[in-house]
Amino acid sequence: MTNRDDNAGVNRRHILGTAVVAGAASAAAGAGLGPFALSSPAAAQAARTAGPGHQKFEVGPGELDEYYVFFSSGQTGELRIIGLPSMRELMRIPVFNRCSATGWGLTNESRKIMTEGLLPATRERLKTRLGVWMNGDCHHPHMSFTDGTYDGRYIFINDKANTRLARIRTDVMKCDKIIELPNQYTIHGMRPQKYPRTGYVFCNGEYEVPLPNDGKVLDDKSQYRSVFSAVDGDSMKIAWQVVVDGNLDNTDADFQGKYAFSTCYNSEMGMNLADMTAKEQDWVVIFNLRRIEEGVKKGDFKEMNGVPVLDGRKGSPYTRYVPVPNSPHGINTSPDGIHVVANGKLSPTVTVFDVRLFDNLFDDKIKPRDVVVAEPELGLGPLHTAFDGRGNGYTTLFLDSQVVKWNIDLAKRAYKGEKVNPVSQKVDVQYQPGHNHASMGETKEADGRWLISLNKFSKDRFLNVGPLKPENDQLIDISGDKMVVVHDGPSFAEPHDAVIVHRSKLDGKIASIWKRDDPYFEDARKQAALDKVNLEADSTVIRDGNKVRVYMTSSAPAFGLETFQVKQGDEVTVYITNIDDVEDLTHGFCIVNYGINMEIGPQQTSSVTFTADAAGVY
Ligand code: K7E
Repeated sequence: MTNRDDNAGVNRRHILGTAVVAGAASAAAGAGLGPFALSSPAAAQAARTAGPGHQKFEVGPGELDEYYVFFSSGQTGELRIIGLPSMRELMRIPVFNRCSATGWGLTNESRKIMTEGLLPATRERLKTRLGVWMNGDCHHPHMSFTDGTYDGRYIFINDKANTRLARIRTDVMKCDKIIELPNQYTIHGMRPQKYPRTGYVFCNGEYEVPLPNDGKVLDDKSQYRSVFSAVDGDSMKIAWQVVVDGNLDNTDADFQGKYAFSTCYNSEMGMNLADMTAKEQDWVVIFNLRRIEEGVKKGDFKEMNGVPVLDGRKGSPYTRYVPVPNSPHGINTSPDGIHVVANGKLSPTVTVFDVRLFDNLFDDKIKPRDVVVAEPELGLGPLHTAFDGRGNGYTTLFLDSQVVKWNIDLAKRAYKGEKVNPVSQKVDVQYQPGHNHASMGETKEADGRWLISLNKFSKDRFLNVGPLKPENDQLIDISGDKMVVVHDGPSFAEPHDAVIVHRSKLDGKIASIWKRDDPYFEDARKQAALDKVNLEADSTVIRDGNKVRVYMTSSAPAFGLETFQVKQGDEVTVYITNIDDVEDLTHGFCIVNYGINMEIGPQQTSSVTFTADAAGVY
């Protein structure tokens, strides 16, 4: 704090540095480390809890949250970062959308990421369609794992609308890869491998289409297939695909690195809703990773679009189909590493499996249903289950608008015939919950403190904003015996899912300033080297036929060039390098009436290309 009184030699670094120091001081106060914590009104307010014995849920001014929540955003196409327990929105990371604030979808760096991983046929189609798909439908964000818990490297997120998988680098919180999966329609369920590490990212193709889908087959249902894919999360290349019977919905992986499993509806192989839901029973499909890898090695596959595609339909050595009640939806592995819960959706039950029995199932020593160890009836419309690491499941009931807390062990005893009730509490949520997620709940480090219920309807919970209303993400304290709803959080259409990551998994790993050798702007560095331009020092205009490259440094509020001139019709690329190394000193660049706007973070280079089609002063 002494910087504040030190007026000698005030420079821009110094002034900005002061703000940083002050911010750090109040953060320390918030954590209860400083003497201010007890005396400030913020701290007094921050003591609010759900009642005696409960943890505090309010975060006062200047205090920091304990958890990061990574939210998908449905059709908005971005990833959102929320702090927990405050439920304050901290950042939006554009992925499958366009962002006019940062220039995502406009800068050369972002357009490369958005297009280079698309299938050649899609790139061809996009030539007449702006060059980029600007919509997406994000359902499932998940962090990469090492040894059964989050490792803070990446966040993966799926696009259900255009069958894409994206990766976000957590060190800069920007998307660095987007790929489109061939041979499948939609990615719905998506989960990273938990052990030994990610590794594979599993992607469910939900809809069946003719394979190959080239227009030759339209009506012959017997040629419709859906596909399960394993993507290598490090290279973002598809490792293998497996054709299955039925439509895959959600997926998860075990804590042993041996199996992945997906809920699968439409055992009827129907093509409309009535046919698809006619039978009382569908499946969970279990994938044997070792056998699939051996099958790939042996060459037991058909290559389609450069990917080995194995046949995993009923009777195959690679899969097993376990019958479960009608149209299961979510599937969740418990942090105990043993139990897997498939959520009934059209059945009021959830089905609990014991992964230790899967080896015997694949060796045909037991029957498919023998891996089921419980099937408690919980209520109407069970969709997803979260866990507290103390042996309890928390299942969303879509139709009942409730979250039900139940005990896995009691459910197993009831399944064996004992007269015990596994359900200990139902709490009303507002309204129609889809996913829920517990703090660290999908890892072996589930800590049983917080639960978020992602409710699809908010109805009367917020001021009316018109026919399209926000969703309602409710925070529930699960640290005590009883669940207590402590916060309503509006969110825009439509986060399906979220993961809650303790900040210790990311502390010290997230940069505030870009590194000059970051691969994110490697193309700009290469071009500058060819043009013999020093990005960090030079501001100059290079003409190359009718292509013009404008290089400039920026140090807010100044740019290295005050003006530059080009000829009408030139293809102009502007490279801006923000040479400030001061935290939070992002600079914006806009060309008025040219549709150009982008963000350049400290020590970042960003570029944008446009045709100078209108003469004049801009
Ligand atoms: Cu249940 Cu797409 Cu995860 Cu939505 S899915 S709720």
